[in-house]
Amino acid sequence: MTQRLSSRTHAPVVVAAVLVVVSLGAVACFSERATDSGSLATTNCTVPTTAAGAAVVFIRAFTFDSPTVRVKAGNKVAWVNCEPTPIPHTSTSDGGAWDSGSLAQDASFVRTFPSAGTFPYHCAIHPSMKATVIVE
Ligand SMILES: [Cu+2]
Repeated sequence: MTQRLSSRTHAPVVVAAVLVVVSLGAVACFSERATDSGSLATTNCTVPTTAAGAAVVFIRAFTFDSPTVRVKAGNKVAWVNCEPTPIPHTSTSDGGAWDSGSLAQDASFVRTFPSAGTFPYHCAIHPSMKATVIVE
């Protein structure tokens, strides 16, 4: 029995395939709650960071949800168009104090309410959509 040592040298090819799967999935960091008690937990639209600290009114199914939102003077209200289909809406003050302009699907509008009062508003595109901001 003769052992022959092979002198062949194989340069080891080490393929280090490191797959780092970075989940870019939207890890929503919206832990702040809207100050209004509506059925807000079931929404699936994106609340923008500009709405941090604001009372959020979701617009969906041709409705402002909630129809009445209460904030303290100096605080913000944010409107977010949560329609599941591309339907534009506005948040337009009945008295002309503000007008969001047309908000496309998923678009939002934030306004600070500096002083107390009752502020009815509507959607300029769908005038039957009405709601109220109460600033205390
Ligand atoms: Cu509308």
